[in-house]
Amino acid sequence: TGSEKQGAKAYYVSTPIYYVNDAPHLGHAYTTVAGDVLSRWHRQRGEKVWYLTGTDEHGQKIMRTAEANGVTPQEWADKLVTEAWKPLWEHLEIANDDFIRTTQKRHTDRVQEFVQDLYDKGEIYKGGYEGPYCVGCEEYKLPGELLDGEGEYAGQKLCPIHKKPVEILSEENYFFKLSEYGEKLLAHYEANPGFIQPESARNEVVNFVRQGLQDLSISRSTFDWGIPIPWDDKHVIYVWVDALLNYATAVGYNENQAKFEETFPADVHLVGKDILRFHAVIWPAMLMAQGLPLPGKIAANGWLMVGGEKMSKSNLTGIKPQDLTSHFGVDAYRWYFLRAIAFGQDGSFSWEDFSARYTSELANDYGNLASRVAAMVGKYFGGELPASTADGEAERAIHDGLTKAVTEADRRIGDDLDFQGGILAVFDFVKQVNGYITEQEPWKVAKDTSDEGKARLATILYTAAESLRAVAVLLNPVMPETSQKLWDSLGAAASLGALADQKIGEAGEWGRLPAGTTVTKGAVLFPRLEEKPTA
Ligand code: ME8
Repeated sequence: TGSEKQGAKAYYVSTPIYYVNDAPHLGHAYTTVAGDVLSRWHRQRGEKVWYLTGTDEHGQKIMRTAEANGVTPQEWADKLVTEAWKPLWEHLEIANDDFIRTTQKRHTDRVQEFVQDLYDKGEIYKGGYEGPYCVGCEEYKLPGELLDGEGEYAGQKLCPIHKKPVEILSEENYFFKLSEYGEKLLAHYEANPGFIQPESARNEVVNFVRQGLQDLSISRSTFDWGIPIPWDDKHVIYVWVDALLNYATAVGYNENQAKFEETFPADVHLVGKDILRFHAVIWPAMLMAQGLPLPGKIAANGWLMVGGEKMSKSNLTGIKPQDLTSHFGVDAYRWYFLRAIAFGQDGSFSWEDFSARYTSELANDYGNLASRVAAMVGKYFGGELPASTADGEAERAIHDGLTKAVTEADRRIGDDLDFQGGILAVFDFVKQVNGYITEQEPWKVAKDTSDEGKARLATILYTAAESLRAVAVLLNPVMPETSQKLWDSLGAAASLGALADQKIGEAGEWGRLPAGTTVTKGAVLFPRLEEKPTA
C-alpha cells in the first residue's frame, strides 16, 4: 500500500498448521479468524504483515485415516486441503499471505537440513525409549498424567485429552537434548513476561519446565509417513518437529535469506491450549539450539465449548462453520466468537446467544444506525452529505468518544490481542452515537426551517456520518464485507480512497469525510434472521 516501511521486519502472525485427518470445525476457524483480524489490524496500521496458515500432513493420525479410507496419505491430504481447508478459509475471508503444507518440497528439504544441522552440532543422539503414546496427540505421555479407563476401556490407561487408550511404544530413536534447555527457557520467560499469553498459560509452562525437561524423541521407525532422517532413512522425523519448522520453512529458512530476515521470527504464534508446550518449550529450544531468534509471543486461545464439552473432531456437535455462516452471514460469524469470548478463556457457543447478540448489537445498534443516518441524509439533503457548521458540546463529546474508541481498540486488538475489549470499545462508540441521535432528535430539528435549524440538522447528520466513517475503518479487520457496504453507502471512496488503505491511526482524525459526498441507502448491513433451521 505504498506507505509500508521499506526494509522493516514484517509483523508475522501464524496459526497452527492443522491436521488434515478431517475437515475444519468451529475450533480451527476460531483461531484462524483471530489471526486474520490481528493481521488485518496491523496492515491497517500501515505495517508490512505476513499471515501464515497451512496444514500438518505427516504422522500416524493422517496415515491411519487415509488407510481407513482406502487411499494414500498424500491423496487424502490433497483431497482435504483442496476440498475442505482452503475453501473454508476463502469462505471466511481469511487473507493469509501463504498456505504451507508439510508435504511440500520447500518444507521437507529444509526440515532435513535443519535436523541434519542439529545432528552435526551434537544436539541429537541415538537412544531407546519405551512409553505410553497417544496417537491423537502424536505425543508420548507421562505415566502420571494418564487416566484409568472405565466401561469399554476398563483396565486400560487413557490419554487425558482424548480419553482413548494409549499404546505402549518401544523404539530406538534419535533424541534432541531438550533437557539442556530448561534453565535458558526459564530465563527467557522471566526476561520476557509477554512471551506466553495469557497469564494462566504462562504459569502452566513455567511450572512444567521447572519440574525438569526430558530429552525429546525426534524420530519414529515403526511407520514411514514422514520426512526421512537424512543420515538414517529407516527413521522418519517426529511429526511435531516437522510441523513446528513450518514457521521457518514457509518464510525462506535456508532458501531465501532476504525473505527470512525480513519475516522471521513470528511476532505472534496463535495456538490452542492443547499445543502450548510444543510452542512455548520445544520450539524455542529448537531455535536456541540453532542460534535463531525466538518468536515474540505465543498466544493461547481457550477452548470453544458446546454443551459444556470441548469442541473437537470427534465431538463436532453437528455444527459446521458453514451452518452458521449460511444463517448469520460470514461477517457476523467472524465477529461473534471474538466478541462473545474473552480471548484466552474457554467459552461456550450457543445458537441462542449468537442470535440474541446478532439482533441487539449488530442489527439494532450498528445496522440501524447506518441505515437511519443514510436515510436522513437522503430525505433532508437529497443524499449529499452536508457540512457541519454548528458544532457544540454534544458534538465535542462524540469527537472525544471517537478518540477514546480508536486508542482503546488499537491497544487492545493490535497490542494485547484482547479482541473482545477492542470490539466493545468500538461498539460503545456506536452506542454513544445512537444516544446522540436520540437526544438531538434530527427529525424534530428538521421542522425548524430557520438558518440555525438547518445548520443544526446538517451538523447532526454530518457528525453521525463521520462517526460511521470511522466505525467502518475500525471494524474492517473484523467484518470486511459489512465495512465495505458502509463505505459504499457513505460515498467515502471518492474522496478517501479504498477502505483497505485507511489507517487505524487516521481513523480518529475528526473531519476526514468531506461534505458533499454522495450518501446512498445501501445494502442492509445485517438482515433480519430467518427462523433457526431445524437439524
Ligand atoms: O494440533 N477451541 O492440529 P489440530 C478452540 N497439527 N480452538 C480449537 C478447538 C476448540 N474446541 N479445537 C481446535 C494440531 N482448535 C497440530 C498443530 S502447529 C505446528 C501443529 C484449534 O488440527 C486450536 O488452535 O489438532 C488448536 O491448537 C488447533 O485447532 C489444533 O488443531
